[in-house]
Amino acid sequence: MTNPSYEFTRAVTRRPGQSITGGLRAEDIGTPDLTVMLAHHAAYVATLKQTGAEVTELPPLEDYPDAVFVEDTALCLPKGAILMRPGAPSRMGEVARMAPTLRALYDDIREISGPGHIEGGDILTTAREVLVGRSARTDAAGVAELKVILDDWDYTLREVETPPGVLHFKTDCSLLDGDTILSTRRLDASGCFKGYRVIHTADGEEAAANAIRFNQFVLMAAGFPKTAETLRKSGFDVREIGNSECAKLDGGMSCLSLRF
Ligand code: CIR
Repeated sequence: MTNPSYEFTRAVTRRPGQSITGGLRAEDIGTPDLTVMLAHHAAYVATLKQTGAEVTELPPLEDYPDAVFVEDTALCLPKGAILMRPGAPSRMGEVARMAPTLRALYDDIREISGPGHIEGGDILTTAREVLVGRSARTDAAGVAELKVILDDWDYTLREVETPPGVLHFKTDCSLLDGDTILSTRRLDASGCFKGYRVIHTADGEEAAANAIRFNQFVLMAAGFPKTAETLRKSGFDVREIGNSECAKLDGGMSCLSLRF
């Protein structure tokens, strides 16, 4: 039986452009190097393709420095896709630029029309529910609007909290299989994963939490050897992808694709 929360036939990505140097960041830890980021991005796309999935690779959007982080523009589910409404004003226009691609691939497209805000990075879809973390980017009105759409499609939405100071809910967690979550200890301590099997990132390797399960692989940021070893020992086929440049903009593995 297939599991639509991690078995996918398609992904959509967008190459970073020159304007990536102007991307949003919580803290300035250096300017991203586009050449290095492009190499990392190519490795990421190649790994998705290696699973047999078809990847739609969109061109850079120079007017939107953060447009490489396509995950925040939409929630893609088997029954349809929902266009998000980012809480970051500089990112709002990215949604209209993603919409035509999704309209060509989906019959049922809904949208968050506002006034609330919600970003894809705050949404973790598991086999049994859709977890949505309230954050600085995702507010109560955005979550409420999403709930109406998901009720209509018979998905269960559960609202949770993104830890303070953490950009997105999925900055701190990812789905590893139908029943297993990779999480930082600080997020798991909130109790939001009760009933799931949880694997913790190693201490000091919290930035490894933003991984993705994509078909047979777990893609995780390179440079977190203890967490990678734990996952391998648990039986996962881990692929480590360079993430040094995206990390300067608070981005990780999930942000770089829409998967469905
Ligand atoms: C931002 O602050 O919006 C971008 N610099 C990073 C977005 C990362 N997206 C994600 O985790 N889904």
